[in-house]
Amino acid sequence: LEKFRDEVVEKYPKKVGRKRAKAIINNDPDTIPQIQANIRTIPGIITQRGCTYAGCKGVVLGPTRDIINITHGPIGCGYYSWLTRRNQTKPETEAEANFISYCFSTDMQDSNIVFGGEDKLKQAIREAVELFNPKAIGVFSTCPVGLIGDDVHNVAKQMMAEYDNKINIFGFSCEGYRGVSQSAGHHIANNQLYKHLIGNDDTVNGAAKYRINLLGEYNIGGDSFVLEEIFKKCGIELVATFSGNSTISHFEQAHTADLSMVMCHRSINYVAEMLETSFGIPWIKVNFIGADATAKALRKVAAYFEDEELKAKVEEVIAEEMAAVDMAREAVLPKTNGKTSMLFVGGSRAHHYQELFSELGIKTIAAGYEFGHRDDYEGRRVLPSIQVDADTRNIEEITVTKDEKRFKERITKEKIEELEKAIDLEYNEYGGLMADMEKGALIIDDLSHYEMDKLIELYHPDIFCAGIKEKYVVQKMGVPLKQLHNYDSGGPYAGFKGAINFYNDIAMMVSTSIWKELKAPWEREEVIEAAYVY
Ligand code: CFM
Ligand code: HCA
Repeated sequence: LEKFRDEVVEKYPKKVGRKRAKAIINNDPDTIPQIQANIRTIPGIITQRGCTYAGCKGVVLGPTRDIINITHGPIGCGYYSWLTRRNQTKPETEAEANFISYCFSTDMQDSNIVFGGEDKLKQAIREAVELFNPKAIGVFSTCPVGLIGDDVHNVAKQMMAEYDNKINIFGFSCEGYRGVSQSAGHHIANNQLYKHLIGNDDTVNGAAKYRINLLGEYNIGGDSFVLEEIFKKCGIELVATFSGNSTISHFEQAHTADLSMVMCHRSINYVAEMLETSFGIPWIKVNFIGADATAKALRKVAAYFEDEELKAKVEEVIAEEMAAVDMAREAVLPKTNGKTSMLFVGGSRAHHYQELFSELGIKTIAAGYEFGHRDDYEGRRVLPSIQVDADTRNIEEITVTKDEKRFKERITKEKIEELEKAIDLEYNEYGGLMADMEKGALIIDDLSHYEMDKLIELYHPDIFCAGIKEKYVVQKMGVPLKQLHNYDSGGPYAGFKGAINFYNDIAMMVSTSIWKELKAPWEREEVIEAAYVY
C-alpha cells in the first residue's frame, strides 16, 4: 500500500496529494481506520462519479413505471438517463401504465435559459396529461434550472390545481451541482417520496401474514424479479420495493408493512428511518447478492416474525435452491479459485459483490465507493462523529414525526434484543465495508482514473469491476472488466438464481486470455514521435 499511495500522491500537486492521501486507506477490520468520504472531487481529477440529478431521477425514481418523470432541462440530461441503467419492470396487466421506455424532457433551448423555462414546463405537463393521463408526474431539475431560478415546486402546485388535484404532481430540486455526487440526489428523492407518496393509501393488499418492504433494490438486469419469486415461494408479501419494479401504489402503501429490509444502505436509509419514526416499522440490513447472503437474509426475516411455519418454509426454499447453486459453484471453482478482484462501484455494490466473489474463491484486494459516506465504510456507529459540511447543509433536511393515528409498534426493542442473541438481525445497523475486508486490503474513496491505472499496473488483478467510463481503459490494459452497474448485458445476479448466473459469467471472464492477447496500435507498430520546438 505504501508504494501505491506514495506513487500516486507524489504525482499530484502537493495540496491535492495531501487531500487524496486521506481517501486511500490500508484496511484494518479490527481498528477500522477513518476514511475521507462524501466530499467534493478535486477539479481536474477524472472521477467515476455522476451528478445529483442522476441519483434522484435516474436511480431512485427511475424504476417506478407509472409515474411520468419529466426532466426539466437541456435534452442531454434526459437522453443520457434514458434506460442506460437497465432497470426493468413488469406490469401485471396489459392495461397498466408503463412509462419506463419513454424519455420525457422539456428540451430547454437558449431562449428558455434567457427568459425562463416555467411556461415550457407547464406546457410539457399539459402534453403529458393529454397523451397519457398519468396518476403522478415528477419534475426533475437539471443544473440550468437552478441557475436561472425556475421554481419547479410552484409550477407543480399550479399544475395540480389546474387538474383539480386529481394528478399528483411534484418537483425535485435535484440540480446536478446541488451536492457532491449522486448521493445528494438520493436524499432529495427520499424526502419527496416521503412528502408526496408514502402513507397516501391505507389499503392492505395481499393475504400473506408476513408483510415486508425491500429498500434499495432497483431491479437492475431483473434482480427484483428473482427476489420477488423467492418471497412468493416463502409466503412473504412484498408490499413495496424502493424502487425496483415498483408502482406509485407500492410507495403509497409501504407503511402497511411490518418490516423493512435495507439492501443498498447508501441510497435509501433515509426512507427506512422515516418509516420507523412515522409508522413504527423496524428495519434490518440485508444483502441478497450472494447465495449464502440470500439464505442469511431470509433466515433473518423468519426469525423476526417468530413463526415456526415460516421458518420451516424458508429452510425448505433454501435447501431446494442451494442444490443447484452448489452444483454450479463446484463446476466453475477450478477456474476461479485463487484469483483476485478489485471493485469500485457507487455506494453499496463494492461491498455486496464481495460475497459473490468469495463464493468463487476470488479475493477482493482493493475496493471503494464513488460516493459512499463514512458510515458505508466504517459502519453506522460513526454517524454521530461525521461532520456536517456546507455541501450537506445545502440539501433539505426534513423533520419526520410520529403519525399518531397510524403508528403501530410492531415489536418491542427488548424483543429485538432477545432475537439478536440468537441471530444477528442487524437491526438499525450497517457494519460497513471495512469490517468485511481483510487486513491490508486497499480501500479508496472516489477513485480517480489515474489511481485506477496505477492499481492495475502495480497489482494486476484478475478482474476489475466498475462502470462504463472505466471499462475500455481497463480492458486495453489486458484486464477483464465486469460492469457492476448495468451488469454489461448480463444478470440477474441477485438471489440464488442470480448467483448461478454470476458464477458462470465471471468464470468465463477470468479464464480467457483474450485481453492479454490484445495489443493497442502503439504496441503493435512503431510509434512516430514528435516534439514541439519552441
Ligand atoms: Fe445503491 Fe444502486 Fe449502488 Fe446506487 Fe448507482 Fe446503481 Fe451503483 Mo450505478 S442505488 S449505491 S446510485 S446499489 S446506479 S443500482 S449501480 S452507482 S453501487
Ligand atoms: C449513475 C448511473 C450509473 C452509471 C454507471 C456507470 C448506473 O450513476 O448515474 O458509470 O457505468 O448504474 O447506471 O451508476
